[in-house]
Amino acid sequence: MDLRKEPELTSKDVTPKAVYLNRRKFLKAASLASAAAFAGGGLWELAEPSARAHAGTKLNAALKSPFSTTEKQNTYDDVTHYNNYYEFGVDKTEPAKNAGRLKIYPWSVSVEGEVQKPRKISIDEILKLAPLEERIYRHRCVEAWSIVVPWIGYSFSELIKAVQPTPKAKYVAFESFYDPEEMPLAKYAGIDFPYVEGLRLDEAMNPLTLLCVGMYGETLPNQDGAPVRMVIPWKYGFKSAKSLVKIRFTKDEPPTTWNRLAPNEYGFYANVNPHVDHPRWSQARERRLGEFFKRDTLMFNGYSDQVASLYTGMDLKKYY
Ligand SMILES: Nc1nc2c(c(=O)[nH]1)N[C@H]1C(S)=C(S)[C@@H](COP(=O)(O)O)O[C@H]1N2
Ligand SMILES: [Mo]
Repeated sequence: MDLRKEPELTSKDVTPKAVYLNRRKFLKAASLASAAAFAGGGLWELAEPSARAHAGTKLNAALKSPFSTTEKQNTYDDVTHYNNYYEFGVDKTEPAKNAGRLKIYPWSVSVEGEVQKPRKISIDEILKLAPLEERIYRHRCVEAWSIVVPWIGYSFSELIKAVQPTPKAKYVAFESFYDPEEMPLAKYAGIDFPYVEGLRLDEAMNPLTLLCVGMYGETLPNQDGAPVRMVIPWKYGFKSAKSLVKIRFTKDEPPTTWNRLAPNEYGFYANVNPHVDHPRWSQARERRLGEFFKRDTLMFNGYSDQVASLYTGMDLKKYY
């Protein structure tokens, strides 16, 4: 069985990077309501459909999120050449080489299940549904490495509002695109496709939960989950499904790819937790890509203030 393991870092990973992006200054929350906010989709609208089919279309994320970290961002090169996207190969370097096959435009996501307004929503509509924000989040992979990325998107709750869940909706199930023709390496990955993930509805409603369409000021590169993915920063990275095609609101807890494969190793919740080790390695520390020394992993990846209350009274050793 091909189960992920904590990787040995190569010399590339520990080379100090000379050049880092300038840290952005954050606007005060009060100025966030500017009209420029809605210009996000504007640049996208100007792009020819042929340009939309490629990563790298400029996006104007006018809002600077108060949820952003001020930690040093990883380089674009790090974030686009060290990927988990098993449909395009299990090695971290393979998605950058192979994900170019993915046709990302036109694209639509089916939003269905326990909602009053089920709909197929196109990527053009997704870009206009709410003002785009830049969110600089820490991302902690279950394999004990981490990165800091300036994502672009908006709270997933905006989409939830648009489809109006019924009172029966208790969970949200996410499904990634799968096509064996465009993803010929998938059959060697050792996991079932399509890749599926899920959240409890209140987790999905939390403002930190991001519907993500870009990073570093542009649309998402294919290897990072173009054209639209989830980013759930207090959970291990595998919860953040890429290249979404289906979002289903359900009564029951949906199956998830890694939990189905190895339930003793990967739970449904997958909250970053330095006190609950993976059966085969410690989760107490992590290596930030581009750094040499390990650092302590933070409870909920440092987002406790925003999310700890979601789990009050739950035994997090049981619900890992
Ligand atoms: N469809 C799909 N989504 C996926 C994965 C995958 O293999 N397939 N890998 C997950 C894991 S383990 C991580 S750490 C993140 C990596 O996102 P990044 O490559 O943009 O850093 O994507 C997650 N989403
Ligand atoms: Mo991961």
